[in-house]
Amino acid sequence: MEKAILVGLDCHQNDDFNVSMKELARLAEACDIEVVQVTTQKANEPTANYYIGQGKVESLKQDIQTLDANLVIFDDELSPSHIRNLERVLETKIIDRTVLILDIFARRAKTKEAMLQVELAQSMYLLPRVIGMYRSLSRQKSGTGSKGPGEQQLEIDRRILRDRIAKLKSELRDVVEVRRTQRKKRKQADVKTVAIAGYTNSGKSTLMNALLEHSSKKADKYMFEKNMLFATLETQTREITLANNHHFLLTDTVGFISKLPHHLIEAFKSTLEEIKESHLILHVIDAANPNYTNQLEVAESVLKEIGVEDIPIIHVYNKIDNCEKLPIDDYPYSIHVSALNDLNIDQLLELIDQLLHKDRHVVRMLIPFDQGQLFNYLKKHTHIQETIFSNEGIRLLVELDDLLLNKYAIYVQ
Ligand SMILES: Nc1nc2c(ncn2[C@@H]2O[C@H](COP(=O)(O)OP(=O)(O)OP(=O)(O)O)[C@@H](O)[C@H]2O)c(=O)[nH]1
Ligand SMILES: [Mg+2]
Repeated sequence: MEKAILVGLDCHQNDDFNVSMKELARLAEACDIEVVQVTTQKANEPTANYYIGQGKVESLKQDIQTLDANLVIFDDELSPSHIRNLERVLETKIIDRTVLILDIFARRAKTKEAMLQVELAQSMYLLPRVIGMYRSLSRQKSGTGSKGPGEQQLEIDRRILRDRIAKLKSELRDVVEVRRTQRKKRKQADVKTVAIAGYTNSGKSTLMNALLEHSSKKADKYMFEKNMLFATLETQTREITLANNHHFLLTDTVGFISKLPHHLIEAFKSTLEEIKESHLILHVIDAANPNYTNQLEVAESVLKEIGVEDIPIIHVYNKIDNCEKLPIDDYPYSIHVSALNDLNIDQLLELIDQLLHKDRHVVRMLIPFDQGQLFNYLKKHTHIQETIFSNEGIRLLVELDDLLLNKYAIYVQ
């Protein structure tokens, strides 16, 4: 087991700093790393050489020996030269928050798509840092008499990594194409889709399971939920059928976190596209977390980066069973629920149904008998409340959205 010292530089002197350090400890825990000490320093800005001050480096060196640590983890993304300088002085492995997050993603990735995405993000992170890595490798080799690494070797390593990145990108493109085709089919079939998004550990998968419990058609497989960061990596989609026969596809997605590495968002674009392509987003918020407003802002900024401006969002304040005070907000659509205790789930489903069918009109239609195909289409894609076979044709009481209403206006009575 690795034993780590966590290091944070407090540049703004606000509450977020402590929250961020606690989160870093949880990220380490998710990687099976034992945290033996947390070291912080207040400063206006990082130093050019070591990120932290010279004096702090000295005391860190002492602590590493005393505590027998073999890893130092910084809360912010370090530059290649910071890593190089720190490794040289501290003679131990130096990583940052980004590496931890990438590591967790690598451990959790199961599908081919997720594995390609994670490796791509890791390789892109590594590319400018190859030199640091090479130095630390050469340190291990010193004394064996082997030739030191020259510039030439470094160039070869970089080229190998660049080739690998190109290959990963092209493989990902193929996988993404499959996903796009699936989505296109859904769109053609006019199936409504809802995506669940939000901060990691907010209860997205638990909410998905609660909604599945309320579906009149039972799901055969439920989501994996657990009190750990990034329990869900793979996007999963299930169908929910309501009592009124309306149905929609619900997708659980990967959680967000503050300082989410940019490479990761880049690499996971295809997964995040599921959110972008949906008709409605459920933004799940862990209202029992004292830091929830912050998490909410982080999630909103990621959503903004994905580009979801035109999609309606329901703010789902979860874990209200565990809240001292109910959150107040001024979003157009929001609801308080407990996914774990099945509180207000029916109300949420009602709201989802309303928003998905905002433009729905209940009308009477008379379909001539020679338009059997249209009747079949309506049976498949709309909710028919009443069917009467009369002498003139088929009389329907049916729900139509704006599009269908315009298209088949001549049959509406
Ligand atoms: N008290 C309480 N706990 C909840 C509720 N909903 C979820 N949890 C707990 O919160 C933890 C995280 O739940 P998940 O559903 O895995 O969260 P997630 O958002 O899917 O997390 P990631 O997939 O890791 O991003 C679990 O331990 C759940 O049991 C709730 O309504 N009340
Ligand atoms: Mg999950």
